[in-house]
Amino acid sequence: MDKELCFMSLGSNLGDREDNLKKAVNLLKDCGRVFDIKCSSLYETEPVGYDDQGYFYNICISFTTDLEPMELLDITQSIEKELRRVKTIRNGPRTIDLDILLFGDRKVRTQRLIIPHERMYERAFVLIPLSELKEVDVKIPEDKSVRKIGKFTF
Ligand code: PH2
Ligand code: MG
Ligand code: MG
Repeated sequence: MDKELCFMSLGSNLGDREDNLKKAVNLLKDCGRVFDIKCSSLYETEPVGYDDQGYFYNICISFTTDLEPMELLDITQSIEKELRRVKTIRNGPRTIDLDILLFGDRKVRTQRLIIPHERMYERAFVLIPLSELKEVDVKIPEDKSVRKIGKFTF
């Protein structure tokens, strides 16, 4: 079966933020259905959408997969559960968030999943790491800071 090239955004602003990102990428790898994972640098980013919370650590990753989009969504949600993400406020603090940005050139529009991710082109914390892995136009409307911290390894 053909594999699709996927891009994902990961963020954390609770607990050990870098370790949460590492654990999430390792859990994703352990599913055995994603291959050739590449990671952006690690960024510290000002919160967007809800201000009264700590700065995030964000990365983007790319990989190939023979999963279907819904299967990948199920895996990302089980990783969020495993890392004890508790959903409270919309756009609020979280130990881990994994968002599928692009899945080959597929378009998905269901209750649970929209691909391409609807807000990806508005968010510097997505676009700047993503631009390390893929050619994208980076036009940033928000005035939120995004600071490169260094290399990310998992
Ligand atoms: N995620 C959000 C809302 N706001 N802000 C930053 N800086 N990084 C995020 O990952 C983030 C956010 C909703 O998922
Ligand atoms: Mg998100
Ligand atoms: Mg999410």
